[in-house]
Amino acid sequence: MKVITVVGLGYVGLPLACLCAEKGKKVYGLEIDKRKVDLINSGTSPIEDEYLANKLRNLKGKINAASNPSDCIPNSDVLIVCVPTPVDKKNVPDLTALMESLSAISKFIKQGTLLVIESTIYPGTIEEVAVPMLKKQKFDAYKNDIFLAHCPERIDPGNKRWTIENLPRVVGGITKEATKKAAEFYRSIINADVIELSSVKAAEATKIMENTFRDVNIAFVNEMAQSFDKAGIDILEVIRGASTKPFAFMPHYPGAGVGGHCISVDPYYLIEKAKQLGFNHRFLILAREINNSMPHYTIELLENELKKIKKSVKGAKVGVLGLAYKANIDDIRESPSLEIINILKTKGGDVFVFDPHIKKGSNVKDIDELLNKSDYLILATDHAEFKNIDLNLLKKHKILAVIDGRNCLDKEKIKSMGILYHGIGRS
Ligand code: SAJ
Repeated sequence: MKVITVVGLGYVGLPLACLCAEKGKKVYGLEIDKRKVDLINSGTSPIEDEYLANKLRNLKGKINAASNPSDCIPNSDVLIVCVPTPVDKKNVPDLTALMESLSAISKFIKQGTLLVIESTIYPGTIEEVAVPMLKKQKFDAYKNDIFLAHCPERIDPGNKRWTIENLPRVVGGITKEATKKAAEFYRSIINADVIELSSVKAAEATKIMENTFRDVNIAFVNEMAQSFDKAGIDILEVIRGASTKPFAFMPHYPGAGVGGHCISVDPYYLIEKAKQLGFNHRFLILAREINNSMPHYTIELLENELKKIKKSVKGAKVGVLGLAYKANIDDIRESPSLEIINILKTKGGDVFVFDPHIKKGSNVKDIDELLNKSDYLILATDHAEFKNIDLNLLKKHKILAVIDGRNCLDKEKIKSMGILYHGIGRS
């Protein structure tokens, strides 16, 4: 299994392509975005990620990025599909990218290829979508014409502790041989356990369970935060307290919302599929509603503080710190910041935005300009630059109120300067 094509060179595919190249495989990358193809072929990362940028620089010429399937699919022994599987405006799974890539692949794939889908999909997708598409090209995955399997991606952007190389993986194939081949491939590139599951559905369900588990736990603390706000209890202290229990408690943290292309999306893949099968995931749906309400809740907290000084959001100069959906990365997909900004503008606020990782999306050049132009702040993303801000700057720029959407600032210090402060479950 020497020649690999990674289909989709984004947050998931690009690290995988780098890893395969580092392990001595001949690597192609199939990517529809020509700009990305050119950047990658020149040894430059299209994603702001130091780890990736260094790897790509050292691997220049070892990853052949292409945008035409006929240039890479026919010569490949292994194809790994890492394309986005988002939801549409109604939170219905959108498999367009997956279907388009499988359709292109199936026209050029050669007999005996190992085809692994890493994109997050609902249980049943491979049997209902990938198998028939291969069948159209006369390949029967149940007879191992193509070894077809699922190995859910487990990338945590920005995480230096758990990387693509040391994260355990699960695999499940349409046949036992496909499972074995997929496991053999992953064992040849990662230094971690590769668990073989009994079916492709079990592998598809594993990823959904992992991320839905996280979503409901975040919803749990988001609801607790709202309750503790009424009771004047600092939720961070209580989470610290509960975390002293050495078993059966796993801390999650309230915030201004849940973004990203995993946690805020994956539950809908199961909710939708289960609906088709006649099961209503009341709990998962409620958790999504709670998490989706957090941007509004954050604005409510600001309005409560403004009321104390007889002000309202209308005409208020509000600085929003952070656009990215989580700390120290440049990804804004499903970011709560975007909704916070929309709500502020709808309520007539004058909004200034700064994100050191997304300068293009910012409307001020730096944090000083934002502080200078704002009377109130909402911290939406806990980038290191914001967590370590010199809080005296808030006093210097006469900031009147701070809503700490990630509970990452020193509330006592801010309050001691006579500035109104409220976090999420933290007053
Ligand atoms: N968030 C909270 N409270 C928390 C944790 C996260 O509000 O306690 C928010 C974040 O601010 C962000 C969103 O949820 O807006 C998602 O955060 P995340 O840390 O889960 O980051 P992701 O979306 O990059 O999730 C990835 C996932 N990895 C994969 O899907 C392979 C997820 O499974 C991991 O659990 C997660 O990283 C992680 O643990 O960092």
